[in-house]
Amino acid sequence: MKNHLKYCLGLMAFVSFFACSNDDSKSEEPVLDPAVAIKLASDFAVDQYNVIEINPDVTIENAADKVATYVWSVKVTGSDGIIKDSIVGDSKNLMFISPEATNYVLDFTVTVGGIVKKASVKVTVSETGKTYNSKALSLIDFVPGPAYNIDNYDFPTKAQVMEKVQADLENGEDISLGTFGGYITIAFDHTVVNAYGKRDFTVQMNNSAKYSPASVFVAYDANKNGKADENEWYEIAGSEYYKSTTVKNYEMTYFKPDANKPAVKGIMNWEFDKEYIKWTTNKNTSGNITKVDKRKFSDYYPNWMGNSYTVKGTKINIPVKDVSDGLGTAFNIGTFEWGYGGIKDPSIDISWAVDNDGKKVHLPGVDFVKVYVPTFVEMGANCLLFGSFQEVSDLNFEQ
Ligand SMILES: [Ca+2]
Ligand SMILES: [Ca+2]
Repeated sequence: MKNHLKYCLGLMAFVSFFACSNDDSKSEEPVLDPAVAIKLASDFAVDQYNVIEINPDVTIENAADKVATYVWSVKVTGSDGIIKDSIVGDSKNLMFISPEATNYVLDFTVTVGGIVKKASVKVTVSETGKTYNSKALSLIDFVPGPAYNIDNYDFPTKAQVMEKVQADLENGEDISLGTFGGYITIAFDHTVVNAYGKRDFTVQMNNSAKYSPASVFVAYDANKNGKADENEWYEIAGSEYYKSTTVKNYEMTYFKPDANKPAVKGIMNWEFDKEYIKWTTNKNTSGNITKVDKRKFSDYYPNWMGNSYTVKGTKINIPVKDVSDGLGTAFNIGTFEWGYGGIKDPSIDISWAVDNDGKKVHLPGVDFVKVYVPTFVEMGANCLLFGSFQEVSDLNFEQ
């Protein structure tokens, strides 16, 4: 009986071996589950408002065509007292920045084809001992487009204009940016955190009906030289950015009016000088800004800019309707939906930033903001639609 059993087992083994090898010859390589290994240092230290790059070493075998997904999260206690995972990043490398000096445990999760691998890292964020302001209050540059109230800055030199605008910025005064291309560039005293899935700062402009919304550029001081370098600027692609009526890389040149040239009156009473400020564009168009009668004593041109100057940006069409039966005395002005200053909700998510080709970029935060006027509209007797800057402030500020 014992022998018989031995024989049977032997036969079974032989049969199953045969069956197996027979099967192998027909099918492909055996499918193995992906294998994930993570190598990651356990401790990091950084100062508040400073960026630290955490670059884990991830090895994935047998992934085949499966794509790995990465999640960085941190435990936070909600207002309801419940501890939840809050996502702080979704790519392999994390640029971590915190406004708060505290200790974090970051969980890193790699998922490939149903296989989940986790690792954790401790980040100690220290106080810098500095005090910070939620508003961007350092003036870097100021060049307005023409508008009747530019003569508020009627100084002979740019240095004097800059001094006046810096004071206005600190005192919370409105700063006129004029019409198309007029801009103000300002710096924060800290890096504004690009909070994951949240809006990060606001751009307050005078947003009553006769003012233009403003477009926004942001710069992260990636090379830490304290300056916004040319290649560090990215535009916030708001609701109008991809519209067919939007013109990228638009340039306008404004020419200083000749003080001795007689005014060219128009048919309408309000047309004081139809050929006041000549302008040309890089799209082969040109024209003149009309000086209106009620602003006939104002100088629209920033005289410190010399005989002509060129401004550039993305030109956006804003809906404008004459509601005075063509008399040019009353207008309805539209607005933009999201991603601009001077609109109903002027909060900006740094994650809306794009490069010159309109491709999304990921910035850990921003140090510099440039706010400029993207519209060019003459509202008849009411002069040009212009932007009036108020403030830029950090929405995730902790002090
Ligand atoms: Ca954000
Ligand atoms: Ca820089």
